[in-house]
Amino acid sequence: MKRLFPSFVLAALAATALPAAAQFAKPEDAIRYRKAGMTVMAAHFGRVAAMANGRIPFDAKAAADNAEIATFMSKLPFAGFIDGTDKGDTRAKPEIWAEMDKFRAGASKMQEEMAKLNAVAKGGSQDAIKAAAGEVGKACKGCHDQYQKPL
Ligand code: ASC
Repeated sequence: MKRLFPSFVLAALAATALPAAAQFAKPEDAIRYRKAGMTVMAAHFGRVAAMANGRIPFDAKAAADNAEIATFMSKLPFAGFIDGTDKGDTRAKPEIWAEMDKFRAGASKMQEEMAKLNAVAKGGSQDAIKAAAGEVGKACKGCHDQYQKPL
């Protein structure tokens, strides 16, 4: 019998789907994944913000390197907000799933501001980095205020 899709087509489809939607065996795996992604993003963005604000010494190369990693990381966590992951070891509010389009728009806004910060960081101007990092922080905070249960 002739197969509907040759295996190379299926492999190609799976490969292109992967970055946008990592696969998880259990809901708690998705929760762990998105938290880990946020943690790594925050570590690298936090270093850029701390340098921009003068809390640690400014180093243009370190700012650019950390902004690059934070920008990559900004793309990952949202694949973990799949159905069935509103409960468990998470501070995600159920509103996320009721307003998924709005939530995704907030994620996109953060990703855009992070990409701008990344571009600016390559230029090495502390003032420009500070301004761009401020916009990233606002985007992070906007979503956390709306969609994250307080500690
Ligand atoms: C960070 C971090 C956030 C945001 C937020 C900005 O470094 O971990 O969640 O910035 O605090 O207000």
